[in-house]
Amino acid sequence: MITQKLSPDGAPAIYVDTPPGQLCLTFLQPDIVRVRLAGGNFSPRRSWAVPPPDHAFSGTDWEVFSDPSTLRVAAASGGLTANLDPATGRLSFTDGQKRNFCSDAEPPKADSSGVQCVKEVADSEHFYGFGERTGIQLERSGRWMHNWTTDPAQMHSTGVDPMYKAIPVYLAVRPGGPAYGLYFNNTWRSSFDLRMPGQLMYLAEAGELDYYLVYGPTPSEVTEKFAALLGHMPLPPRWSLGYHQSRWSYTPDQEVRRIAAELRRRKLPCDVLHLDIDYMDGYRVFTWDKERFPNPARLAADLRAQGFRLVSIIDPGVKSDPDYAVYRSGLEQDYFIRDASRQVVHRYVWPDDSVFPDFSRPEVRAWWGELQRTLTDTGIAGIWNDMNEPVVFSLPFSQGGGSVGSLPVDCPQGPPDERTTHAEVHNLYGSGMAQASYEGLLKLRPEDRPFNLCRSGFAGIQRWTASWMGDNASSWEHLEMSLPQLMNMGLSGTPFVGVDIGGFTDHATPELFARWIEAGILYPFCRGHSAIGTIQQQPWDFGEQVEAIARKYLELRYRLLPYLYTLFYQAHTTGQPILRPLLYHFPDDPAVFHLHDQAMLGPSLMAAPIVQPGRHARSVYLPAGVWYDYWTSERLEGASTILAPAPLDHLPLYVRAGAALPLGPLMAYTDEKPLDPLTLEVYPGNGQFDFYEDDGHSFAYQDGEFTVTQLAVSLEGGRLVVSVGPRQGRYQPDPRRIIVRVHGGGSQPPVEETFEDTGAFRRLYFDL
Ligand code: MIG
Repeated sequence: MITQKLSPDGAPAIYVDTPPGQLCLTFLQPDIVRVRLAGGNFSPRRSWAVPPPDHAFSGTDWEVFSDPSTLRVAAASGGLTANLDPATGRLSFTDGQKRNFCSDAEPPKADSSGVQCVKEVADSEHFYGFGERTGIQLERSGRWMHNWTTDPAQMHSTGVDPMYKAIPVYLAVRPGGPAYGLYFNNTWRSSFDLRMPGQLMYLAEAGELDYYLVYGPTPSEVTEKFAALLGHMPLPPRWSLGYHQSRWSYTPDQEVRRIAAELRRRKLPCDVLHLDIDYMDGYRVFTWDKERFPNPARLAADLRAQGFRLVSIIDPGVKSDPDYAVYRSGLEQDYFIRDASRQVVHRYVWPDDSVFPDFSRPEVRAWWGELQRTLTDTGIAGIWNDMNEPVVFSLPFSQGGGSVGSLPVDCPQGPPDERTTHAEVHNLYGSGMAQASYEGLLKLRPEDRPFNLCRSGFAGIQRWTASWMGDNASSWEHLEMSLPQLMNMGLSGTPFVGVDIGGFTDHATPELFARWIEAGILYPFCRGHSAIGTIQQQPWDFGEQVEAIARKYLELRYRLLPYLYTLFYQAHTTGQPILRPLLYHFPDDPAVFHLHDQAMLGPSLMAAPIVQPGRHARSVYLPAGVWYDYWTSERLEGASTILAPAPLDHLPLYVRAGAALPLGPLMAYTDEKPLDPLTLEVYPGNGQFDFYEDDGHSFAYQDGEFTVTQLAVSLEGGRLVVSVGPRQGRYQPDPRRIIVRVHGGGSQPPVEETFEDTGAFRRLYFDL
């Protein structure tokens, strides 16, 4: 009944025969367990989304205990215990402190009719993550969430589900209990159902019941372990952390130049301009419209001289046109998806009659990646991948188009040894395209960190791309839902995310735009974008007052870049989100479980944007500890709720005691000038921050060309001690002064000390 042998992935595993089928338990490490149940044999196929095979993890020793009702498998050294009822197949888990979690409420099921697993929901257990969802709630109880990548006709409206991305990953948190995470390793159409009180059910239409259970016990440990499973995001180029200005479409080239000139003339910091679909020749991907963009290389070079990079959009649909080289080459090599009767599938998208590459095949990805050469040779800095759910229209564009569907689920797809149908890999289409694009850029420009942006994707999409949440509208509700949406993406393992600032469809009002840019500078991916046919939505299109507000907040974003870049580095190395719900840092405080409209940017900054019209003040919850108002340096005591004044130009922003925030000088774009002076904004308390720097664009950091400066703040007697450095690492920043500025001395203005940064250790004392 119980056997111990290697899993299909080559790791020692425990097999148990139960009434629903054979169960396979693999301890990848003492606190990560993979659970599989198959009606018949286990598939030998590797997970589509988890890069390391089971045997690549450290593993653990375990002991098996069995009594008449329960079979217990206990990992060594205080790891998890799996408790199995062999009579039913029900499974539960216990941690080293004997706390029970993730218990089956019913026997699991995996047979020809599909997969089902029902977990008990413990008292006051809260659920987060689940990838991209709509609605203003942060917590997902009561929701029925589908995993099937879709361009939803109703866009972000509340209740719309599924969305562009399918990320079957969640985090469960309860006061006093262990936080744990779960990745449901099934790419077929699936769902999570949290509508029934007391239970969480997951269903999939086919495949195995296969999940990875990730133990915390804190939310940050869960996200770090998710990254070990599903992958880390690469460190992006620093310029991609700047502001991106986009519209469908800036065309012709003169319009792109005009936008660039306005941004510089009006001193609105910006690094990136996006080219939407109208730069192409008849929507043929990897081509240029000769009339509208007669000399794109010149355009890119001129803009580069002004500190701008260009990102251009690419859709997966390839125009079916015998005179078009991309179509011919894909057809000759049989790279396009065929239907069940072996005919190449044709559907309408922007270029009308189009065909679709099968990105689940490595050779197709390599071909596609190389096609980007036409763009990189022109000086395009990054690629924006759209429409890759994939979505298709019911009619030719000329007859109205309309996003209505996707490809037939019975199309054969995949590499020869992993042949399957679209039904199994539909959810992976966007990820495959992102992978093709990222790996292609890496080959084309091996010295530069790629920048990619992508709309669809599956769990693990962070390995290849930043993501935006698709088509929102210029509405207050969509502004309000942006923070919970992005914070849940971060908890799903995807840190580099944003939504269109100002809203994509419909027209923003000046007030909405002002509030949106205040919130938007917190988004890890910070881009203004708007649809064709809407009013112009550049910051200056809303009048002087709003333009000044946009300038103030873009300047704040740019001054924060040294801090922000360190957060990106941490996300890259550890998988921690950049934008975090408060529960990430305060998981034992029930007051934050539903707090959807406040967010932490890294460990030290907490923002409470205004996301509703007509507000001039709002309540702000400060968790336990001491906080400082970023604007006034006023000292505030948590746990408390305060009323924060918030006139139109004001983003309520707070700093945690003990913080030392590294801030740079004002810049028009991220690499305009050296980081001089570097200002350390210090807030009395006890804390530490490892400030990370490197050249911002190459891979030299992987060979040790980076530096970390430890910033430590402590209260000793009546004094505040601030230590800086020593700088550790080979990377040499440009010569600079460091200003240490201590806030929070009651009504006193901040106290400053300035010194030349020699890289040597410094300790400074401030009387409070
Ligand atoms: O069918 O390329 O979400 O950002 O501007 C619309 C035009 C296609 C959808 C994207 C949007 C982009 C637009 N695209």
